[in-house]
Amino acid sequence: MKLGLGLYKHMLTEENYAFARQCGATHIVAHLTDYFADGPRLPGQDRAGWGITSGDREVWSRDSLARLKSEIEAAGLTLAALENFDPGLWYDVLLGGPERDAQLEVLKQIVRDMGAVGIPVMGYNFSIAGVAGWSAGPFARGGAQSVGFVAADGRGLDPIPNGMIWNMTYDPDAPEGTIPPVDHDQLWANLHAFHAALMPVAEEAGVQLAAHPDDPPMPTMRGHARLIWQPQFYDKLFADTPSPANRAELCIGSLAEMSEGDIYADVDRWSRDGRVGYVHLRNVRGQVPTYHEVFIDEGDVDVPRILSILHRNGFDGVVIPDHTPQIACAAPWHAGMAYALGYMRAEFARLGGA
Ligand SMILES: [Mn+2]
Repeated sequence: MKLGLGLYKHMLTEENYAFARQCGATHIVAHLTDYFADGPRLPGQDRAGWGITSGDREVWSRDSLARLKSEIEAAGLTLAALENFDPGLWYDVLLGGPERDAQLEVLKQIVRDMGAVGIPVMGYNFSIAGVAGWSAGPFARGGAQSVGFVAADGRGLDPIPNGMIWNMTYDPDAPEGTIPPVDHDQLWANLHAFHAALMPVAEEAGVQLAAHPDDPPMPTMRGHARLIWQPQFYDKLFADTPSPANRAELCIGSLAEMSEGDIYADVDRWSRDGRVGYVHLRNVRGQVPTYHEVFIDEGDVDVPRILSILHRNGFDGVVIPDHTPQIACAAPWHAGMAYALGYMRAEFARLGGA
Protein backbone atom coordinates (compact mmCIF):
# COMPACT_ATOMS: atom_id res chain seq x y z
CA MET A 1 0.00 0.00 0.00
CA LYS A 2 1.07 3.56 -0.65
CA LEU A 3 0.47 6.64 1.44
CA GLY A 4 -1.08 9.57 -0.38
CA LEU A 5 -2.56 13.01 0.18
CA GLY A 6 -5.55 14.53 -1.58
CA LEU A 7 -5.21 18.18 -2.62
CA TYR A 8 -7.95 20.52 -3.82
CA LYS A 9 -7.23 22.46 -6.99
CA HIS A 10 -6.09 25.68 -5.33
CA MET A 11 -3.81 23.61 -3.05
CA LEU A 12 -1.77 22.05 -5.87
CA THR A 13 1.30 24.10 -4.94
CA GLU A 14 5.01 23.55 -4.32
CA GLU A 15 4.46 24.23 -0.63
CA ASN A 16 1.77 21.56 -0.29
CA TYR A 17 3.83 19.05 -2.27
CA ALA A 18 6.66 19.65 0.23
CA PHE A 19 4.15 19.28 3.09
CA ALA A 20 3.00 15.92 1.68
CA ARG A 21 6.55 14.62 1.33
CA GLN A 22 7.49 15.82 4.81
CA CYS A 23 4.54 13.90 6.25
CA GLY A 24 5.76 10.74 4.50
CA ALA A 25 3.27 10.67 1.63
CA THR A 26 4.56 9.43 -1.71
CA HIS A 27 1.43 9.95 -3.83
CA ILE A 28 -1.00 12.76 -4.64
CA VAL A 29 -4.69 12.57 -5.49
CA ALA A 30 -5.54 15.82 -7.29
CA HIS A 31 -8.84 17.65 -7.61
CA LEU A 32 -9.13 19.77 -10.76
CA THR A 33 -12.43 21.50 -10.05
CA ASP A 34 -12.30 24.70 -8.09
CA TYR A 35 -14.57 24.00 -5.15
CA PHE A 36 -13.47 25.59 -1.87
CA ALA A 37 -11.65 28.18 -4.00
CA ASP A 38 -11.55 30.65 -1.12
CA GLY A 39 -9.25 28.41 0.87
CA PRO A 40 -9.51 25.19 2.77
CA ARG A 41 -12.69 25.43 4.77
CA LEU A 42 -14.96 23.02 6.46
CA PRO A 43 -17.04 21.32 3.75
CA GLY A 44 -20.73 21.83 4.33
CA GLN A 45 -20.42 25.26 5.96
CA ASP A 46 -21.92 26.94 2.97
CA ARG A 47 -25.41 25.69 2.31
CA ALA A 48 -25.58 27.69 -0.88
CA GLY A 49 -23.11 25.30 -2.46
CA TRP A 50 -19.44 24.95 -3.18
CA GLY A 51 -19.23 27.65 -5.81
CA ILE A 52 -19.68 28.20 -9.51
CA THR A 53 -17.87 26.02 -12.01
CA SER A 54 -17.05 27.26 -15.46
CA GLY A 55 -16.69 23.66 -16.65
CA ASP A 56 -13.20 24.59 -17.85
CA ARG A 57 -12.21 21.92 -20.37
CA GLU A 58 -8.64 23.21 -20.75
CA VAL A 59 -7.68 22.12 -17.21
CA TRP A 60 -8.41 18.53 -18.35
CA SER A 61 -6.50 18.70 -21.64
CA ARG A 62 -3.68 16.27 -22.30
CA ASP A 63 -1.13 19.11 -22.05
CA SER A 64 -2.47 20.35 -18.72
CA LEU A 65 -2.54 16.84 -17.28
CA ALA A 66 1.04 16.22 -18.45
CA ARG A 67 2.15 19.51 -16.86
CA LEU A 68 0.49 18.62 -13.56
CA LYS A 69 2.03 15.17 -13.56
CA SER A 70 5.55 16.47 -14.19
CA GLU A 71 5.16 19.25 -11.61
CA ILE A 72 4.23 16.64 -9.00
CA GLU A 73 7.05 14.34 -10.06
CA ALA A 74 9.54 17.22 -9.89
CA ALA A 75 8.51 17.53 -6.23
CA GLY A 76 9.42 13.88 -5.66
CA LEU A 77 5.84 12.56 -5.66
CA THR A 78 3.64 10.45 -7.93
CA LEU A 79 0.25 11.53 -9.27
CA ALA A 80 -1.95 8.58 -8.31
CA ALA A 81 -5.42 9.73 -9.32
CA LEU A 82 -7.72 12.57 -10.25
CA GLU A 83 -10.80 12.93 -8.08
CA ASN A 84 -14.25 14.09 -9.27
CA PHE A 85 -15.23 15.19 -12.74
CA ASP A 86 -16.12 18.85 -12.99
CA PRO A 87 -19.93 19.05 -12.58
CA GLY A 88 -19.94 21.46 -15.52
CA LEU A 89 -18.59 18.71 -17.77
CA TRP A 90 -21.02 15.91 -16.90
CA TYR A 91 -24.25 17.27 -15.37
CA ASP A 92 -26.36 15.69 -18.11
CA VAL A 93 -24.55 12.37 -17.68
CA LEU A 94 -25.81 12.38 -14.09
CA LEU A 95 -29.26 13.66 -15.02
CA GLY A 96 -29.70 11.75 -18.28
CA GLY A 97 -30.23 15.11 -20.00
CA PRO A 98 -29.98 16.27 -23.63
CA GLU A 99 -26.23 17.00 -23.51
CA ARG A 100 -25.39 13.51 -22.31
CA ASP A 101 -23.91 12.09 -25.50
CA ALA A 102 -21.73 15.14 -26.11
CA GLN A 103 -20.56 15.13 -22.49
CA LEU A 104 -19.74 11.41 -22.63
CA GLU A 105 -17.48 12.13 -25.61
CA VAL A 106 -15.65 14.74 -23.53
CA LEU A 107 -15.24 12.31 -20.62
CA LYS A 108 -13.95 9.61 -22.97
CA GLN A 109 -11.28 11.95 -24.27
CA ILE A 110 -10.28 12.87 -20.71
CA VAL A 111 -9.86 9.19 -19.86
CA ARG A 112 -7.82 8.59 -23.04
CA ASP A 113 -5.62 11.56 -22.17
CA MET A 114 -5.16 10.32 -18.61
CA GLY A 115 -4.01 6.99 -20.00
CA ALA A 116 -1.64 8.63 -22.47
CA VAL A 117 -0.11 10.80 -19.75
CA GLY A 118 0.01 7.96 -17.21
CA ILE A 119 -2.55 8.87 -14.55
CA PRO A 120 -3.97 5.48 -13.56
CA VAL A 121 -7.21 6.24 -11.66
CA MET A 122 -10.21 8.55 -12.09
CA GLY A 123 -12.30 8.87 -8.94
CA TYR A 124 -15.93 9.91 -9.39
CA ASN A 125 -19.05 10.38 -7.32
CA PHE A 126 -22.17 9.50 -9.33
CA SER A 127 -24.41 11.74 -7.30
CA ILE A 128 -26.89 14.49 -8.06
CA ALA A 129 -27.15 16.06 -4.60
CA GLY A 130 -23.54 15.28 -3.64
CA VAL A 131 -22.57 16.01 -0.06
CA ALA A 132 -25.54 17.61 1.66
CA GLY A 133 -27.09 18.09 5.04
CA TRP A 134 -23.94 18.37 7.09
CA SER A 135 -23.64 20.55 10.13
CA ALA A 136 -20.36 21.68 11.69
CA GLY A 137 -19.46 21.69 15.36
CA PRO A 138 -17.01 20.60 18.06
CA PHE A 139 -17.72 16.92 17.44
CA ALA A 140 -14.19 15.43 17.63
CA ARG A 141 -11.82 14.88 20.55
CA GLY A 142 -11.02 17.97 22.58
CA GLY A 143 -13.80 19.90 20.87
CA ALA A 144 -12.08 19.83 17.47
CA GLN A 145 -14.31 21.26 14.75
CA SER A 146 -15.73 18.59 12.53
CA VAL A 147 -18.85 17.78 10.54
CA GLY A 148 -21.81 15.58 11.21
CA PHE A 149 -25.17 14.58 9.86
CA VAL A 150 -28.37 14.58 11.87
CA ALA A 151 -31.29 13.68 9.64
CA ALA A 152 -33.77 14.94 12.25
CA ASP A 153 -32.33 18.48 11.81
CA GLY A 154 -34.09 18.55 8.47
CA ARG A 155 -31.12 20.27 6.88
CA GLY A 156 -30.30 19.64 3.27
CA LEU A 157 -33.81 18.70 2.26
CA ASP A 158 -34.43 21.72 0.05
CA PRO A 159 -34.80 20.91 -3.65
CA ILE A 160 -31.85 21.60 -5.95
CA PRO A 161 -32.18 24.82 -7.96
CA ASN A 162 -31.95 24.76 -11.74
CA GLY A 163 -28.36 25.09 -12.96
CA MET A 164 -26.93 23.32 -9.91
CA ILE A 165 -25.71 19.80 -9.43
CA TRP A 166 -23.41 18.11 -6.92
CA ASN A 167 -23.29 21.30 -4.87
CA MET A 168 -21.98 23.44 -7.69
CA THR A 169 -23.65 25.92 -9.98
CA TYR A 170 -22.85 25.19 -13.61
CA ASP A 171 -25.38 27.64 -15.06
CA PRO A 172 -25.75 30.86 -13.05
CA ASP A 173 -28.35 32.12 -15.57
CA ALA A 174 -30.65 29.12 -15.26
CA PRO A 175 -34.36 30.04 -14.92
CA GLU A 176 -36.00 30.00 -11.50
CA GLY A 177 -37.18 26.62 -10.32
CA THR A 178 -35.76 23.30 -9.29
CA ILE A 179 -34.45 20.29 -11.18
CA PRO A 180 -36.88 17.37 -11.60
CA PRO A 181 -36.33 14.52 -9.13
CA VAL A 182 -34.38 11.48 -10.34
CA ASP A 183 -35.47 8.13 -8.86
CA HIS A 184 -33.36 5.03 -8.21
CA ASP A 185 -34.21 3.30 -11.50
CA GLN A 186 -33.33 6.38 -13.52
CA LEU A 187 -30.10 6.93 -11.60
CA TRP A 188 -28.95 3.34 -12.19
CA ALA A 189 -29.91 3.65 -15.87
CA ASN A 190 -27.82 6.83 -16.08
CA LEU A 191 -24.89 5.05 -14.40
CA HIS A 192 -25.19 2.13 -16.81
CA ALA A 193 -25.09 4.52 -19.79
CA PHE A 194 -21.97 6.14 -18.31
CA HIS A 195 -20.32 2.76 -17.72
CA ALA A 196 -21.26 1.43 -21.17
CA ALA A 197 -19.63 4.44 -22.80
CA LEU A 198 -16.60 4.90 -20.56
CA MET A 199 -15.54 1.49 -19.28
CA PRO A 200 -14.24 0.09 -22.62
CA VAL A 201 -12.30 3.33 -23.15
CA ALA A 202 -10.89 3.13 -19.62
CA GLU A 203 -9.82 -0.48 -20.13
CA GLU A 204 -8.05 0.36 -23.34
CA ALA A 205 -6.40 3.42 -21.79
CA GLY A 206 -5.27 1.52 -18.69
CA VAL A 207 -7.29 3.79 -16.40
CA GLN A 208 -9.50 2.65 -13.54
CA LEU A 209 -12.84 4.38 -12.89
CA ALA A 210 -13.32 4.41 -9.12
CA ALA A 211 -16.77 5.15 -7.65
CA HIS A 212 -17.17 6.95 -4.32
CA PRO A 213 -20.13 5.86 -2.15
CA ASP A 214 -22.79 8.36 -1.08
CA ASP A 215 -21.99 10.84 1.64
CA PRO A 216 -24.24 10.95 3.64
CA PRO A 217 -25.44 7.44 2.73
CA MET A 218 -29.18 8.14 2.77
CA PRO A 219 -31.58 6.58 0.23
CA THR A 220 -32.45 10.03 -1.09
CA MET A 221 -31.17 13.56 -0.53
CA ARG A 222 -32.81 16.81 -1.65
CA GLY A 223 -35.45 14.72 -3.39
CA HIS A 224 -32.98 12.73 -5.50
CA ALA A 225 -32.08 9.06 -5.32
CA ARG A 226 -28.63 8.02 -4.11
CA LEU A 227 -26.65 5.26 -5.79
CA ILE A 228 -24.30 3.58 -3.27
CA TRP A 229 -26.04 4.17 0.05
CA GLN A 230 -25.72 0.60 1.37
CA PRO A 231 -22.81 -1.82 0.83
CA GLN A 232 -24.96 -4.09 -1.38
CA PHE A 233 -25.00 -1.36 -4.04
CA TYR A 234 -21.22 -1.59 -4.47
CA ASP A 235 -21.79 -5.31 -5.13
CA LYS A 236 -24.47 -4.38 -7.68
CA LEU A 237 -22.18 -1.81 -9.32
CA PHE A 238 -19.44 -4.43 -9.77
CA ALA A 239 -21.84 -7.18 -10.89
CA ASP A 240 -23.58 -4.98 -13.46
CA THR A 241 -20.28 -3.95 -15.10
CA PRO A 242 -17.70 -6.70 -14.55
CA SER A 243 -14.83 -4.84 -16.30
CA PRO A 244 -11.56 -4.87 -14.30
CA ALA A 245 -11.50 -1.08 -14.75
CA ASN A 246 -14.68 -0.83 -12.63
CA ARG A 247 -13.38 0.02 -9.16
CA ALA A 248 -14.27 1.62 -5.84
CA GLU A 249 -12.99 4.89 -4.50
CA LEU A 250 -13.42 3.12 -1.21
CA CYS A 251 -14.48 5.65 1.42
CA ILE A 252 -14.22 3.89 4.77
CA GLY A 253 -16.00 6.70 6.60
CA SER A 254 -19.00 6.69 4.27
CA LEU A 255 -19.22 2.88 4.51
CA ALA A 256 -19.12 3.07 8.31
CA GLU A 257 -22.03 5.53 8.21
CA MET A 258 -24.24 3.02 6.38
CA SER A 259 -26.91 1.27 8.42
CA GLU A 260 -26.27 -2.20 6.94
CA GLY A 261 -23.31 -4.45 6.23
CA ASP A 262 -20.18 -5.59 8.03
CA ILE A 263 -17.47 -3.17 7.00
CA TYR A 264 -14.62 -5.66 7.66
CA ALA A 265 -16.23 -8.47 5.66
CA ASP A 266 -17.15 -6.03 2.87
CA VAL A 267 -13.65 -4.54 2.60
CA ASP A 268 -12.22 -8.06 2.70
CA ARG A 269 -14.45 -9.20 -0.18
CA TRP A 270 -13.92 -6.16 -2.41
CA SER A 271 -10.16 -6.07 -1.90
CA ARG A 272 -9.85 -9.83 -2.51
CA ASP A 273 -11.84 -9.36 -5.73
CA GLY A 274 -9.49 -6.59 -6.91
CA ARG A 275 -12.24 -3.96 -6.83
CA VAL A 276 -10.44 -1.25 -4.88
CA GLY A 277 -9.05 1.67 -6.89
CA TYR A 278 -7.90 3.76 -3.96
CA VAL A 279 -8.98 4.34 -0.38
CA HIS A 280 -10.35 7.31 1.57
CA LEU A 281 -9.60 6.71 5.21
CA ARG A 282 -11.31 8.43 8.12
CA ASN A 283 -13.23 7.58 11.26
CA VAL A 284 -16.76 8.34 12.36
CA ARG A 285 -19.02 7.91 15.36
CA GLY A 286 -22.56 6.72 14.68
CA GLN A 287 -24.33 5.92 11.43
CA VAL A 288 -27.28 7.28 9.51
CA PRO A 289 -29.52 8.89 10.53
CA THR A 290 -27.05 10.43 13.01
CA TYR A 291 -23.27 10.44 12.87
CA HIS A 292 -20.26 12.69 13.43
CA GLU A 293 -16.80 12.64 11.86
CA VAL A 294 -13.96 12.24 14.35
CA PHE A 295 -10.18 11.76 14.43
CA ILE A 296 -8.74 8.67 12.76
CA ASP A 297 -7.93 7.05 16.14
CA GLU A 298 -11.35 7.51 17.78
CA GLY A 299 -14.79 6.51 16.60
CA ASP A 300 -16.40 3.26 15.51
CA VAL A 301 -13.97 2.01 12.86
CA ASP A 302 -11.06 -0.22 13.84
CA VAL A 303 -8.70 1.47 11.38
CA PRO A 304 -5.71 -0.86 12.01
CA ARG A 305 -8.01 -3.81 11.23
CA ILE A 306 -9.10 -2.22 7.92
CA LEU A 307 -5.47 -1.63 6.91
CA SER A 308 -4.53 -5.18 7.91
CA ILE A 309 -7.28 -6.59 5.69
CA LEU A 310 -6.18 -4.48 2.69
CA HIS A 311 -2.57 -5.48 3.26
CA ARG A 312 -3.38 -9.18 3.65
CA ASN A 313 -5.30 -9.13 0.37
CA GLY A 314 -2.37 -7.60 -1.47
CA PHE A 315 -3.91 -4.21 -2.13
CA ASP A 316 -1.04 -2.16 -3.55
CA GLY A 317 -2.86 1.07 -4.35
CA VAL A 318 -3.01 4.38 -2.55
CA VAL A 319 -4.64 5.21 0.78
CA ILE A 320 -5.29 8.87 1.57
CA PRO A 321 -6.71 10.53 4.66
CA ASP A 322 -10.25 11.70 3.88
CA HIS A 323 -11.45 14.91 5.51
CA THR A 324 -10.26 15.22 9.10
CA PRO A 325 -11.34 17.32 12.06
CA GLN A 326 -9.71 20.75 12.17
CA ILE A 327 -6.96 20.98 14.78
CA ALA A 328 -6.98 24.23 16.78
CA CYS A 329 -3.93 26.14 15.49
CA ALA A 330 -2.91 28.52 12.73
CA ALA A 331 -3.11 25.77 10.08
CA PRO A 332 -6.10 23.61 11.08
CA TRP A 333 -6.38 21.67 7.79
CA HIS A 334 -2.67 20.92 7.57
CA ALA A 335 -2.43 19.91 11.22
CA GLY A 336 -5.40 17.56 10.80
CA MET A 337 -3.84 15.96 7.74
CA ALA A 338 -0.38 15.70 9.31
CA TYR A 339 -1.92 13.93 12.30
CA ALA A 340 -3.77 11.42 10.11
CA LEU A 341 -0.75 10.82 7.84
CA GLY A 342 1.54 10.20 10.82
CA TYR A 343 -0.92 7.71 12.26
CA MET A 344 -1.26 5.94 8.91
CA ARG A 345 2.50 5.85 8.37
CA ALA A 346 2.95 4.15 11.74
CA GLU A 347 0.29 1.59 10.82
CA PHE A 348 2.00 0.95 7.47
CA ALA A 349 5.28 0.34 9.36
CA ARG A 350 3.50 -2.08 11.68
CA LEU A 351 2.39 -4.01 8.61
CA GLY A 352 5.99 -4.29 7.48
CA GLY A 353 6.34 -1.18 5.37
CA ALA A 354 3.20 -2.05 3.40
MN1 LIG B 1 -14.65 10.06 1.05
